[in-house]
Amino acid sequence: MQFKNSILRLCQQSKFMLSAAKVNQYPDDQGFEIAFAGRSNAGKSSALNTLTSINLAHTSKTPGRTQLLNFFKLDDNRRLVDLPGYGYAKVPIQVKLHWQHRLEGYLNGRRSLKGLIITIDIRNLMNDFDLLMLNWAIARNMPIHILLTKADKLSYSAAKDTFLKVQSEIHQSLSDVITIQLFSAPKRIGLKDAYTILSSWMQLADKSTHITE
Ligand SMILES: Nc1nc2c(ncn2[C@@H]2O[C@H](COP(=O)(O)OP(=O)(O)O)[C@@H](O)[C@H]2O)c(=O)[nH]1
Ligand SMILES: [Mg+2]
Repeated sequence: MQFKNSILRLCQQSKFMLSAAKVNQYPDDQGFEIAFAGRSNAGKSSALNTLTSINLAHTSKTPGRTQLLNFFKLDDNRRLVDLPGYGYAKVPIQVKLHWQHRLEGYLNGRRSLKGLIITIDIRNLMNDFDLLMLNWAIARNMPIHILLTKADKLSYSAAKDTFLKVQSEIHQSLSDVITIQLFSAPKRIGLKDAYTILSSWMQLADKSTHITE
């Protein structure tokens, strides 16, 4: 692996910054921010853990923090954000609306937001919340990259078939600029593709970085 000023090095040095409930608690809105969104249980924390040195067991899994926005610092100008998981079936509608309101507040106002990584369980594709999020991002020309998570739960050929099918459906019915890939946290599948996206959205000049999976 090559380190010099690469996305890989920044991710490996990443640090928890703060948890925020309100706009006035967010870090300064400058530089580059990439947000991770997804339905609860889709594998968002596991993906963030796998791509970074962040130990979400000590951050977003701390009681109360799952409903907050958790900011992680890569360097002085670059951050990752763990957004509240959406669409968790068991929470009361009031709480759901509250989450949605908070998410919208962040998404609509954040100038440094450069793109959204959306985690979708490969065995549990697209629900209304995923579509809402995708349509919101498309309407604002916000770059979207989808991680089809838990790819290890299917055979290689079944995962590949699902990936091709979802990719073609998304390109046909939503937008042909959305990128999509297979991902597995325990098997470390798809890390290189994910780093390439993060690096490009954060304008890091490390195209030559060799990342082994
Ligand atoms: N087999 C497998 N399990 C995963 C993967 N990603 C997450 N999980 C499991 O799925 C559950 C939910 O994952 P988590 O990352 O907490 O989801 P979140 O609610 O979206 O943050 C946990 O039990 C994880 O261990 C994956 O890539 N493969
Ligand atoms: Mg989580």
